[in-house]
Amino acid sequence: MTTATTRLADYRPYPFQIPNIELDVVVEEQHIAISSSMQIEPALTTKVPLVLQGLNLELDSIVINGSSVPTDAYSLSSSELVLHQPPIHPFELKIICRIDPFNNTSLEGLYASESMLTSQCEAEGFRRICFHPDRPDVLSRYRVRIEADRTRYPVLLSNGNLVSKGPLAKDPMRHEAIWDDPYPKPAYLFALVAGALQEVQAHFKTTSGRSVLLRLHVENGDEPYTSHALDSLKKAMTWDEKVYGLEYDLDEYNIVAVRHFNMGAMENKSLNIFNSKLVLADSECATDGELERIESVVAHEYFHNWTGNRITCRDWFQLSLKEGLTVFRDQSFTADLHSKAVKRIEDVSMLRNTQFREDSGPTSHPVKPSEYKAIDNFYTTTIYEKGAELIRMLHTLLGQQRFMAGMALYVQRFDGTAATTEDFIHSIAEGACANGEQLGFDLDQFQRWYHQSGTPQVCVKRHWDSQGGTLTLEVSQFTPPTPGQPSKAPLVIPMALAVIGPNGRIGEEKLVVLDQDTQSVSLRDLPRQAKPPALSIFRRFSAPITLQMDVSVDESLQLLALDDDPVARWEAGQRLWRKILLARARKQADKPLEERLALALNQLITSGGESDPSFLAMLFGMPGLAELEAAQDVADPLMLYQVYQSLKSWLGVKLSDPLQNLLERSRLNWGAQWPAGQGERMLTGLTWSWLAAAGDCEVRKEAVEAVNGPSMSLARAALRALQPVECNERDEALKSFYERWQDRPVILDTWFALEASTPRSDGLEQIKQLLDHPRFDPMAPNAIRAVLGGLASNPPVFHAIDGSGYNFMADQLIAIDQRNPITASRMVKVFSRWQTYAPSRKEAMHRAIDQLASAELSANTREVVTLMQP
Ligand code: 0A1
Ligand code: ZN
Repeated sequence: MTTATTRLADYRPYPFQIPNIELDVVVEEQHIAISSSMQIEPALTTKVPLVLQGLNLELDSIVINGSSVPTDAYSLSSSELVLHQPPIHPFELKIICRIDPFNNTSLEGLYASESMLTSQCEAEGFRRICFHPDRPDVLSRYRVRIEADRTRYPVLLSNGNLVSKGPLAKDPMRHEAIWDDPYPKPAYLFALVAGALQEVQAHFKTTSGRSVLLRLHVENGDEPYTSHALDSLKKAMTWDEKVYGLEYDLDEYNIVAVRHFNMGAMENKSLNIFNSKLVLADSECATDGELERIESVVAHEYFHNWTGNRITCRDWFQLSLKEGLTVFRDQSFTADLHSKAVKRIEDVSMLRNTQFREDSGPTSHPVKPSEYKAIDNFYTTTIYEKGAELIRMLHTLLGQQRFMAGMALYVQRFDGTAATTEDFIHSIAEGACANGEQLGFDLDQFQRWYHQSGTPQVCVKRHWDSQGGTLTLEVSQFTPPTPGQPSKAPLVIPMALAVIGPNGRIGEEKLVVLDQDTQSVSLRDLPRQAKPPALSIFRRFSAPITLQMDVSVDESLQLLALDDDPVARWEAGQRLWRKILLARARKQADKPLEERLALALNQLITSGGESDPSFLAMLFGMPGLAELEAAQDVADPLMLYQVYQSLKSWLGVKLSDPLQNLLERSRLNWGAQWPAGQGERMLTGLTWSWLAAAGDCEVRKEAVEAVNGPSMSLARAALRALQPVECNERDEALKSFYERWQDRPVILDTWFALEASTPRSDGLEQIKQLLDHPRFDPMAPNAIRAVLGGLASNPPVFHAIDGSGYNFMADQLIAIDQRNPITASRMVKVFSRWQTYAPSRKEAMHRAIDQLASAELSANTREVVTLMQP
């Protein structure tokens, strides 16, 4: 099947407006009847056909202004309904059709999940519900009537305010609810839920004194796990008022937790739908990391109410307009509520190990792509996380106050419209310069970040004039070629700098704006000494680049000890970790360096060292596998996997006493409620994993006990520590975890993931059994991702040299693609690094890609597979 390419350059406004839509949704036993009445206003005086999208819809009738439309006045294909000559004056178009949500496995449009019916319309799901232009620049006011059986579907929800609800006079076994959303919205924000759900309520008073009812809807029995999400929502509402001056605009806000969901959550206007794993939580059944993630996703969806819903996207090329900005907002929220340093480090690390990887492979694309085949494939870390980095750079370049002035102008100017990234950038610039200030950088050049893919490399060479006390940096920037973009132009790169002497920072931090291929930067009036001072560069990770600069071990150790920017300090440590791990992977372990790092770590643990346990845990964290693979000439995941273990084991022996000490101190805070105690729990996990790797039997016993203890963070830390060690305790721990949580699908997914990623000689056999496990639900993307994602992160099994891991993965993905293309096309990227491996592995992976390529694939998966082929 060939699918058409959609191009940004071809964008044309839709030739009709649809100010109002009335939807009538009648839920029957086996199907749903949908009647949509659209008030249509031709925007042009010239006659054009009316093109509506429709997928898997059974058309019943078309009526214009009360008269039936004859069959020769329209044409219907499998994806479009075209009315050849619609009236040139405003008219009412009523279309009746039928859908079958009960056999919809794609989880797009309306579908059944457990006992409920639920919807997912972003990006193009509305066309699976009724005939509609289904593009984000068509904004309408929706009024929705839902009718269903009262017992089976007691709860009936849609967007906006509830107008009325009650039994049907003609049939008291059935009831109806009428919803009205006063805010015009694009179809992708439409939502509908019907089912037997339990409701937990909370209230929020806005700054202007309006009372908002917060309603969280979950499956029966899940009510005890809702307070964390509701508290998070209230925190997000307060924060957005305080920091952005943005208030909620309706009387109620609904969140529904759904087991079967392709992504994390969805910001439908006043009716958010969440993957249940991002709602149901307390400290006994969720880790500290999960609690923080839930808090940030609840906030993310809430923040979309302004950045995404009130101001939406003109077309899908503008996706990062709402996503990059909303990620930036949710990152700032988490940083404000918890630790700025730790949050930034977590985000930088994630960017490096996911986005940088994407940007250096076959699916690399700009934050603002210029074409696509399947838009679902563009919900990527580039659009989201790199997009957020672009907003962050603007914030860094302008400062908080001027950035906020720009945001205020953007909201004021584009509220109620479908905007573009250019609209945003120009508003920010204009708002920031409202008092006559200069921008300080070239706006058009800044916008190259949106169009150029690839991670820029910044190369810094230093010259030290000890007599004059001047440090000169020769800085060059280069962005490597990426698919479709052989050569690149220089970008605007904010570079935050400071120099660090033996007593800490010397002088003020400096922000340099790089905008040339090469340029020279001088730092003057520094102490005149023989050796140059240490350089703290790209502080706070001020731009999403990779740095090439010779840094001696002495300098890194000095920065690790003294840098006052926690991100640069962490980075100094990461540089040493990378050097050590990569040397081991080359079988040339750098023993003297390892001894020096061990000494530095020891100093950090002992009294007078680092006092913030969460930050200490960051300093102890080794760089991720993806970034190490990227630093190898030939990526060798298996070797790296062994190297992590061997280094942990060496450190576990070397630092045994201080680690025991640290563990003892950490235990004192095990019971503290999140967010308190999370640093200590993280350190416990690290200590366990190093000591377990070193063969410490006592630690193994303690870990097994933790699996049955009161803290999910410790239980999971224990399982992770035991996972690479072949021992009875590992089997015992996995078994007790299963027995304890077998009736909780959200938690059991973790067990599936752990089992699938445990390195065992019969690993593939075990994974096959997991897929046949009575509690494995093949329709739940979470379960699929747990097992197949577990396989992909199990190097000895996935990368087995006979190609059996790859081959099995390809077979599974071909089958999954038949029922759920979105989940399959996201997972198929596990093959995207094939070109970076050694010949035998490369060939084996290539065979798996060929196997996929020759199968019958969805447009989504076909697009990704085609990009991966040479
Ligand atoms: N807009 C959501 C992400 C999302 C995208 C697509 C989905 O279904 C195919 C679902 C959710 C967000 O940013 O949270
Ligand atoms: Zn989002």
